[in-house]
Amino acid sequence: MMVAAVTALDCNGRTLTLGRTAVMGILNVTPDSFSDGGFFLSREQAVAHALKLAEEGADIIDVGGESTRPGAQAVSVQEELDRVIPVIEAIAKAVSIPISIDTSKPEVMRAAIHAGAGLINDVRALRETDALQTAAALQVPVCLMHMLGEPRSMQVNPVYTEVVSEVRNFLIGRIEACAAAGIPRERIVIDPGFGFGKTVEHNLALLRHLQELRGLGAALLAGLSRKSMIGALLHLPVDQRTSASVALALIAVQNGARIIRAHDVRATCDAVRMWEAVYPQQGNMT
Ligand code: 7PM
Repeated sequence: MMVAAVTALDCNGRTLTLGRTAVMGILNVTPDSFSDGGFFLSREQAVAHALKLAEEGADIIDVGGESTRPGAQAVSVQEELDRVIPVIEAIAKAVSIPISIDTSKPEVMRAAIHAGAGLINDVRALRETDALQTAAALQVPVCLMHMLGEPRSMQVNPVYTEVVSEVRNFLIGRIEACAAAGIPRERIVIDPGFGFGKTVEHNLALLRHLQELRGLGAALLAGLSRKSMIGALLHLPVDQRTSASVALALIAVQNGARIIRAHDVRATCDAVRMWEAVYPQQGNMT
């Protein structure tokens, strides 16, 4: 079944246009990302970084306070609230683009949306208790990501019989769970979750066959920026993965991604704009 294109998402009063590829700038507010000790200082730094991302061309800023890094420990609700809510309040005043909240916790979803965020980006695809109901009640778009297992152990030995169809079937199941909870397809973004319980070969297969995740009536998001597959293939540290990240982002766009999650927003925007100059019509299909 071919479903009509989603052309824009209403993110709590701010619009994310999907007529062209959108770039989601990454703003981590974990202690390892802005680690200058004092909370006020780190908040100032986070706001400054958000302004930089917007100035570089980001269409949305993704704020995350839970480290989902492989092997990471769980973070308490209060800890996550303390990290993200003051930052969201401040950047909602400083920038006019939509803000997404990278969380799996219903309490954090609620507080973040009330603080000015407009999209829920959940690496657990609303599988936590009450997450589906909370997202439905908040009436904001959601990004459903595939992850095999939990961050703590997901990279230990990920096994699939057929990774692309398993990820696709998982996402179809979560879209159906959303529908049952009252979240319409037009409000859903889907994401194969590169690096989340995947070997390098799994990641490459998902990128090569990303087209198979189109046609589900949900916009496709790809997050490949600086990920360890680049480190594994090129032996580069995280601060030298921009070119490879941009290359992977373009392949994702070519294969149907409508939103690219990226650290290096300027480089990503430049590349995506060039791709769109070459292929001006492609932006109209889900
Ligand atoms: C350490 C390792 C820190 C990995 C952070 C990460 C995605 C996401 C993340 C993604 C969506 C990162 C990840 N990745 N949300 N959150 N899709 N929707 O590389 O690929 O930023 S956290």
